[in-house]
Amino acid sequence: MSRRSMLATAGATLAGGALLLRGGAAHAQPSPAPTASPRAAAKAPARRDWLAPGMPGRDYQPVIVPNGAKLPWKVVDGVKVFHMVAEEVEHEFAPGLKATCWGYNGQVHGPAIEVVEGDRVRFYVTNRLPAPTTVHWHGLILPSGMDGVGGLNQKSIPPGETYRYEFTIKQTGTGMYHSHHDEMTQMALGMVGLFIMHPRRPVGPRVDRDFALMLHEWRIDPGAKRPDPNEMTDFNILTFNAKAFPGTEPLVVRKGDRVRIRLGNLSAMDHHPIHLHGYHFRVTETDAGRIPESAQFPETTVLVPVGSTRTFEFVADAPGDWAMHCHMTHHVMNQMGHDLPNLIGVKPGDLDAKVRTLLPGYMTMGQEGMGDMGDMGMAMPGNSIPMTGANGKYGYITMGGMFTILKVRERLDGEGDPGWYEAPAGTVAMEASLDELRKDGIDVAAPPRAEPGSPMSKLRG
Ligand SMILES: [Cu+2]
Repeated sequence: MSRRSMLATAGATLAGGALLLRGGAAHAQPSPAPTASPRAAAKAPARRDWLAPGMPGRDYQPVIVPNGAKLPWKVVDGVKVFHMVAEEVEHEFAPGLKATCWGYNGQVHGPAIEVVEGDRVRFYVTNRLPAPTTVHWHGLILPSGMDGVGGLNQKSIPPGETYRYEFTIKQTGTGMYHSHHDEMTQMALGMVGLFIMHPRRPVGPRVDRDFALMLHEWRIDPGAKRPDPNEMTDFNILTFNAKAFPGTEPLVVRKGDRVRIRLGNLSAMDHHPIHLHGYHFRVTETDAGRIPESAQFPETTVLVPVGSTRTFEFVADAPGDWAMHCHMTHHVMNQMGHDLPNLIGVKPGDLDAKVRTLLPGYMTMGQEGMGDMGDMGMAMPGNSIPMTGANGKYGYITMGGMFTILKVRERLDGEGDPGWYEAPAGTVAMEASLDELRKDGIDVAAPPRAEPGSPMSKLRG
C-alpha cells in the first residue's frame, strides 16, 4: 500500500485569593483610579467592586505564548477595554499544512487574554462569521448573564453585530474562553483561547519564564481546505497553540530559571497526558487557582482533562534539549488515519513488482513501523504534512503533533531559537567500541539473558 493510497483510505474514514474581592469593603485596597464616569456608573453595579487596572511590569510579569498572540487592551475610566472579532482565519499548522479555520482577531487560536485579579474588564465582541456566536469565559467567577451560553445567558450574537461583556476579575489562575454557540462546530474550527489571571500580589516563588499553551485536536483530511467538525474520534492533527511539530516553537529558558508552564485543554474528545523530559515538576495550579504548597505534588506527566487547565513549575537546572509532548503515542503523529492495516513483519516478496504493473511506483510500507514515514522524500498529497517530524542534530525526529522542545541554555543571545544543544563530550549515547565491550565483558553474539522476576517465574528456553 502506498502512502498515497494509505492517506486516501484514511481520508475516506467518516466518521489563592480567589475571593479576595468578595468580602466587601474591608478587603478593598486604596485605588488611584478616577471615580467612575456617569456612563460607567450607569452600567456598573451599585457598589464598585474593582481595583485600579493591574499594569504589566508593575503588577505582573506577562506570560509567553509560543506561536501565539495576545489581545491588546486600553484603559477607559479605570476599566480595561478589549475588542474581539470572531472571523474566518487562514492558519498554518506546520509548514505545508494550511486550513481555513474560525478564530479571533486574525489568530487561531484566539489571542491570549491577560488580566489581573481585581481588574474591571469590558469585552466588545464583533461577529464577522456567517453564523451566530457567543463567548463563554470558561472557569471564571462572574454574573450569570455574562457567562456566554447562547440562549441560556444571552441571545447569541448575530452575524454583523457587536455585543458587550463586562465583569470584575475575582480570582487568579489560568482560565480559558471559547464559543458556546454550536460548540461542536465552532470549537472544532478553532474558536478557543487562554484567559490568564495574575494575582494582584505575587504568590509563591518568583517565576522567570511563564509559558501558556492550549491543547487542541483537529481532523484535516490530506488536501482538504477546512478542518472537519463532524469528526468524533479520529483526530489527525494534534496541537500546542494550534501548531503541530515541527511547526511548534521551542520553549527557551536560561539555566537556573524558575519556569511555569500553563496548559489548557479544549480538545473535542481527548484528555492529554503531557510529559516533560529531564525534570520532576510540581503541579501548582488547577483551573480554580493555586494549590497550597503542602498539597502540590511531584510529577513527570500531568493529565490535562478536556475543559481543564493544569499548571506546573520547576527550576531549569539541567541544560539540554528536552522533549515535551503528549504521551498518547497517536497524538504525536500527523495526519495518520487510525484504520491503517497492521503491516508490521509483513514480507511483501514479489507483491510490489506485481502491483506495479497496475499501479506504477507502488511500494509496500510500514513493515518496520512508522519511523520511516517522515523522511523518505515521497510525493505528498497537496496540503498535507509528513506523519512525523523534522531533522534533528543526530538524525530524524520521529515525532509529530503535540510535541515541542524545552531548550535550557547557560547563555542566551537574544530571544531567538538557540539551535541544537551542544552536549559536553562523553555525555551523548553512541555506538559502543570493541574495546569497551571487551573491557566490560559484553559478548554481543551470546544468547541474551534474563533472570526470574519472582520465585514462581519460569523463564522460556
Ligand atoms: Cu494527547
